[in-house]
Amino acid sequence: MPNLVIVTDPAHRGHDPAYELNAGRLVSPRHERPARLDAIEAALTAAGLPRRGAMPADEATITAVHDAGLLAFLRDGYDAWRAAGGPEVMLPDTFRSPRWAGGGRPSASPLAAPGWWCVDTATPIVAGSYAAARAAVDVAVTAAELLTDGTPITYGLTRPPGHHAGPDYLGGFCLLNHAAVAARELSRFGRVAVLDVDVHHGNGTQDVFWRDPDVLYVSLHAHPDHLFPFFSGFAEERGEGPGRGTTCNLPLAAGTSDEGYLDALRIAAEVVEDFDPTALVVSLGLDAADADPIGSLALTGDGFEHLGRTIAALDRPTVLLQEGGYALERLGELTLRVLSGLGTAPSPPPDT
Ligand code: Q9C
Ligand code: ZN
Repeated sequence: MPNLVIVTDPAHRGHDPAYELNAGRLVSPRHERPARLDAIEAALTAAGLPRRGAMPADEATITAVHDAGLLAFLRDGYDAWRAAGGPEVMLPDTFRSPRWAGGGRPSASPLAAPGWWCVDTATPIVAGSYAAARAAVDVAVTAAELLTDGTPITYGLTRPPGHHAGPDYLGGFCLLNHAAVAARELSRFGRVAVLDVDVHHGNGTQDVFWRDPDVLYVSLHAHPDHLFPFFSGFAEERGEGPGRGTTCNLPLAAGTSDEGYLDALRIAAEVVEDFDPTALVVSLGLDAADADPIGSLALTGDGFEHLGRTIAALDRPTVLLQEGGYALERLGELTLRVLSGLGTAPSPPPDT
């Protein structure tokens, strides 16, 4: 079996807000919680797949992708919010809108800052969130750098997820876009493709590389007419300027199962082949699964194994980075199905 190196960092545990708001509903415990990685790690241990730690990544790797103001908000905004009387869970009150004169401007109130930077009510922040987001970047950059040392496949257990965080905003459970940081880093060595299979469109990654001809963004996701992020991920979004044509969105109808999904995956793989990247970043969400509580597609375990085989057939140095996936009792099995399709883990028993 080809070498697979798996990278993890326990600091993700510090990001554990008690609740989130989903379409006006209080969700507690929240979907995006530390137990997600516990489930994946338990399955990796059972399969005899070891993990290693992460190296601290340079802050410059982050500011190559994100506005310095966003990073400063993540670092200092929570303490300022608490000092101003904000409760333990930091969530936006008033959202900035591009419709306000001149787009509005930031307020001096620390209680207003979340609404300037964050796009939704499902992305609460607590005291340990910044360290967790930084650790996820460390994991992603470490996993990416291992490719340049000749490891063919690496897997970063990144949490919180990242692909909804854009150049100057966060949201959708995501604080820093670690896949975009990894892709930006790898693009120093040649063209890079990002294949995003999370059930949600990775609007943040798309925005980071929207005008960039050197990084291809290809996404399979549930159609924005029925799933978050709602305002982005339509097929006509193709990139702009020099990046025209290096964004490819394949939105899928609600309920799409293996057959329809794997048809679209074949198209995505062709787009990647045509781009001929020197490295591949996979935004590996597991929330396209039939069992996912917030997804709307119906991929089976077999479908995930096929996904692994498709990625292996692209035959590029590949870094897998964890995005979403919320069916706690299935996450371990689905991870092993992907790795087994990749040829980097023994085959687990098929779907029961
Ligand atoms: N009814 C990722 O999977 N909205 N993000 C939740 C649930 C936000 C998902 C609504 C979903 C964000 C990385
Ligand atoms: Zn998702």
